Amino acid sequence: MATKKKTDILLDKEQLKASIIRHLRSTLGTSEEKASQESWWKATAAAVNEQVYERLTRTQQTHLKQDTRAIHYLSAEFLMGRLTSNNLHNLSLYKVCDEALADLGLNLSDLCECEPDMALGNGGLGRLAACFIDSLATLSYPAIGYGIHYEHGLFRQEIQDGRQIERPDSWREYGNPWEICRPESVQEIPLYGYVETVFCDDGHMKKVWHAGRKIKGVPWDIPVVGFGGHTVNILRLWESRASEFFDWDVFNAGGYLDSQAEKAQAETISKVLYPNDETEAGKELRLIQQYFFCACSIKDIMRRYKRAHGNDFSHFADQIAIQLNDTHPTIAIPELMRVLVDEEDLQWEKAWDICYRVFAYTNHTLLPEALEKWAVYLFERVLPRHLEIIYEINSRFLSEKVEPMWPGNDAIKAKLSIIEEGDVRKVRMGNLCVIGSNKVNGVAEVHSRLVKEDLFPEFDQIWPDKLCNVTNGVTPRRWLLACNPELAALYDEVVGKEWPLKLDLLRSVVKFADDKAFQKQFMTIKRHNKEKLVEVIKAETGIDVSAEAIFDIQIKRLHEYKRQQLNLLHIMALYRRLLADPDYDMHPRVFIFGSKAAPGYKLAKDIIYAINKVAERVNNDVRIKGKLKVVFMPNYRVSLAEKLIPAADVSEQISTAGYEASGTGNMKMALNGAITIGTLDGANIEIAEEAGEENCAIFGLTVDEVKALKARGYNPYDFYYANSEIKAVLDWFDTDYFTPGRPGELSSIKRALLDGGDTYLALADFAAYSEAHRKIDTWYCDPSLWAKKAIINSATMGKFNSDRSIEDYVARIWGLKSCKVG
Ligand code: 26V
Repeated sequence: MATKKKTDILLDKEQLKASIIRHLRSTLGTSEEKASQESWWKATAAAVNEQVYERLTRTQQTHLKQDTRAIHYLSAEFLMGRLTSNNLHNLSLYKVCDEALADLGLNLSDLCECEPDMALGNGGLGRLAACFIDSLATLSYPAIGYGIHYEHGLFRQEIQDGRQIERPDSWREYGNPWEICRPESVQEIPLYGYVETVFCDDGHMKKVWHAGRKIKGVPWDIPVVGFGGHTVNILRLWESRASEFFDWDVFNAGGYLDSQAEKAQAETISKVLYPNDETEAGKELRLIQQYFFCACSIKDIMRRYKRAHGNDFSHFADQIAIQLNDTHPTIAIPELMRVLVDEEDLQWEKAWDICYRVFAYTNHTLLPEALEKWAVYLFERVLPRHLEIIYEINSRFLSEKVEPMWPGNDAIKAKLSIIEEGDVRKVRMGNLCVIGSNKVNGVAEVHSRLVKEDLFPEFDQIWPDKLCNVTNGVTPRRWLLACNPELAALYDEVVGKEWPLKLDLLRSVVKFADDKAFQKQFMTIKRHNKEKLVEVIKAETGIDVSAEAIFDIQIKRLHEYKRQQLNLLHIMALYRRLLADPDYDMHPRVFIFGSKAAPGYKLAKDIIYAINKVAERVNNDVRIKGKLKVVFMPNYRVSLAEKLIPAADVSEQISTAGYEASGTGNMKMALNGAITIGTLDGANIEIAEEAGEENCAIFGLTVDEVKALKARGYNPYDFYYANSEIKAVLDWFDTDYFTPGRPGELSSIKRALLDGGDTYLALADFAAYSEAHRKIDTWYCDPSLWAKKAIINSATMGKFNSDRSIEDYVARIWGLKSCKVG
């Protein structure tokens, strides 16, 4: 018999049972008789952690010994979701754990439901970061994720009388078994104060920042288990604390309350994750949050580097790569400059050369309101030294790069400057990112083209090789293996068990797309997943739906550009058609939404209200014989996505072309056999390329057509008057049909689409969207045709494995070597 490698899975069922019971008693302090489900879950996690920690230590020892280049992924958001089932799968312990718990009279998936989501992100950007660290560990790259240990993640959404109510999310109220506090790596961070210019004995000038306050950064490590369990990297999240917990002098002087206020202030920094909001509120705190986690991370990176190389910075840029996930961590650029120049006494040019080689930046949106700018006066107060450094970076950039290329052209200078002039002068974080990074990437082909052509065209002229593309991806471990066990088992059987690492292998399934027996297996699995979702819908909303119907799902943050309102208009149009003709020919359809609106985004909240009010009316209207149902699932989050995605027949990806940078839910749903109804936007374009356009319901204006229509002057009234269905549906919003006795409650939606100018061209795309839905209906009525298309979609999504995205980052940006842990 072959001897087992050290990293082979070590635990059999009996050992795992013994370990769980031991932890139940000695870690949780309870007994088999008394233990709650939560305690069993934590005991299970503790048993798993024995495996995790051993591999974590081994990984860290290997990385230390090999001293290879590492990637440091800086992100204000990591939307991790739950970790139990993921860690079990990645350690190949899922099955044995399931059996061990069954022996103990417990059910693993029930225990997994005890775990609160780690909702430390808003949406796509944060979830992408989570998929990327999974892939980095899976591919054995030395990598560390750095972020913020928010006490409260994204708000929990309740729906009361159809309206969104925000409630605090307390994900670690009762403890989180997956995190480890590391007091030995605490950092101290300066804030506020003033800058002094000091003339040294040797005649040179030095800047000294005298901080007005110091904040403590306490790191919490979350082990990131790669698939196969060989590499365990870490996600390091910083929690803010008061630097002096208890100041006796202040206390004795009667200032106890003052000292407590200072403590509260310091702890506020990592208290809450900000929702994507346009409001001005909390601006200062947000800037401090960003600086706090970047400064802690840079200090941590420095500490590790110095441990191996002392004060010799000549290898720094060879050893360290830092990826900026959007502009949120941009302040890391001037912070590294400050550390190198002010604290390590490097020449500006040397320090800049290092910075430039270390940093790279990913852009995730073209929306102008989402591009960060900070008032100069705010910077001056909070980070006075950084503002000086930014001025210096800017002045060198303008004189060395812009002036030679566009001599005397002040308009170009004003446009490219890091500082925006105006009533309130502002620091443009996007410009700083591009100037301070050696690579800048968009997240899908079309998005990267627009980043080059529309967002940063002059920067592309200055540095023709800087702007590039890395198309997003999703981890097939969470988004197929763990969330869709039946389909995963089918793929194991048909293509072998390697597919979670090599998702391209699924392509060989295309040859079975016409095979009736395979179609039946595939659609039976879909049916099971839908039946499970039927139960979840009933439990969460009380609504009865039938698994016979087409499950049509739109899950994503609520934003006008994502066009949930277009989906709603079409639902209302279908309802009208059914009322006009009870025999209207359509397969029964359930439209399912999952979406949070930013608390300050009034219209987005109105759209949620409208969806719920339309749902109430439609779902209770016996005249339409259950042909149409509308479900709004409250509190959309990662763990809910894991239940919705495997049950989707139709994936709604209907953003106005040019606005959705990539999308990643589109990839997840197609991978699980949903057919996309979508515009040619973001990664939809690449999905349609892979699956074949005939297997997607593509509709609507293209990026260039959107631009042309806007340039011509778009008038939504043209469509309102020309299309009687549009007119009837919009006029419905002004009545009390959906809000009995309260007419006009839904009028804001009509107003935004007409008088508001319909910024995102919903009316212009309505007819095409409606046609695409007819096509979906026709396809679905031919079960074999539908099955074929669904199978091809799932089988051709290999490109959208986040492992492929990471290999692209490695090849195009990071230049890392993988480091196998023995
Ligand atoms: C931020 C803001 C802030 C101000 C108000 C409006 C607004 C709207 C959106 C955002 C988020 C921008 C960053 C982001 O999450 N982008 C998403 O990144 C995903 C991963 O690359 C990508 O798939 C999504 O298409 C993109 O929207």
